[in-house]
Amino acid sequence: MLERIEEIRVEGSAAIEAAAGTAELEELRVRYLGRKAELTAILRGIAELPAEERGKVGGSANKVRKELEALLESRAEILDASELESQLAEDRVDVTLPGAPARPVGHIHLITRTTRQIEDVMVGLGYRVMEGPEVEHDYYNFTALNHPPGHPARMLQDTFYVQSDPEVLLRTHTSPVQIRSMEAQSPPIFMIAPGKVYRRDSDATHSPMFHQVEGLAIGEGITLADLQGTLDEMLRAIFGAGRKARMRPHFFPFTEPSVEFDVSCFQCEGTGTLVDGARCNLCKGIGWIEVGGAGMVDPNVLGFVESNGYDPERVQGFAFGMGVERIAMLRHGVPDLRRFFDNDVRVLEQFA
Ligand code: 2NL
Repeated sequence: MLERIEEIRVEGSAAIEAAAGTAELEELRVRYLGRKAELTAILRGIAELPAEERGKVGGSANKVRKELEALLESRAEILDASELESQLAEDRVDVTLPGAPARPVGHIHLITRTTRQIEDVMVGLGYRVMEGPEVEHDYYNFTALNHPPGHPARMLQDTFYVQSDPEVLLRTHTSPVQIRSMEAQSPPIFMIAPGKVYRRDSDATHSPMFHQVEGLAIGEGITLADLQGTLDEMLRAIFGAGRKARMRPHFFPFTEPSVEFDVSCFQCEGTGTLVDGARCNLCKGIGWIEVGGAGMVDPNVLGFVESNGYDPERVQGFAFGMGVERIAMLRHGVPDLRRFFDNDVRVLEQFA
């Protein structure tokens, strides 16, 4: 019996030392110390042994049980620790890896890009970019801009009015921003006003919402020649180094004299004729393309902001305005203005 106990000790302790995992260790605990284990049976049978054997067998079996218990416990500690270690290694996350798959990013809309390009060249000339409300008062949109009562632009078919107030409307140009800026800053002033404007109009070249950039330069001794130089510089930055600006007489209520301005055609180099002798389709053989309107600010307009230092006898200057959609259509050959606002990504992605 004592020999068998010693065999169990040797075999059991070797198996415990060799156990490769906690699951295997649990099996060994059941096999050597469980209710059906041989050692357990020996201990249970002690009472039936002859009296002289009971002490030795009991003592030896108990000693071996304690020894195996201690071994199981220390082996369990080692295996628990190494299993935790490998679990942690397996769960490790490299937070520096890029997200996968990489997501396609969006891009700036062509109208915004064109607006910013105009802003950049004008900021380079010393102008400041100013913004103002799109819902305006009749005073800023019309009255202060020398629109006499009964002027066609004031009539309902052109302007969106707010239903509850006949004097509140969606601005039809960004000129009100220039009036507000002159109220806030005494001369000299060099500024541009980019932004959304609204008119009741809708076809291939008109949208009820479109974008405008207006410019204003007021100070002592500013002349129409300065306007010519400014337009030359601006149109070269937008349409390319070889371009020229041309002014033609026109009429606007808020400028006197007023002009429309053209850029020399960038498809036929201003000749009106293509290399194969055909008439240029872009400028219709004229050599010039209309871009916007401008003029010397009417003294009547300055009169509305005279108390802020804009004495029409002392300061003068020019203003100009142009449509951003028209410039983007010309430069990129977009045939229909509505394509800008359909939000069809196949169109928008072409100008990434
Ligand atoms: C066009 C023509 C123009 C102006 C805008 C302006 C502003 C003030 C005073 C005088 Cl505060 N004028 N702006 C002047 C001439 C033409 O725009 O064809 N826009 C798309």
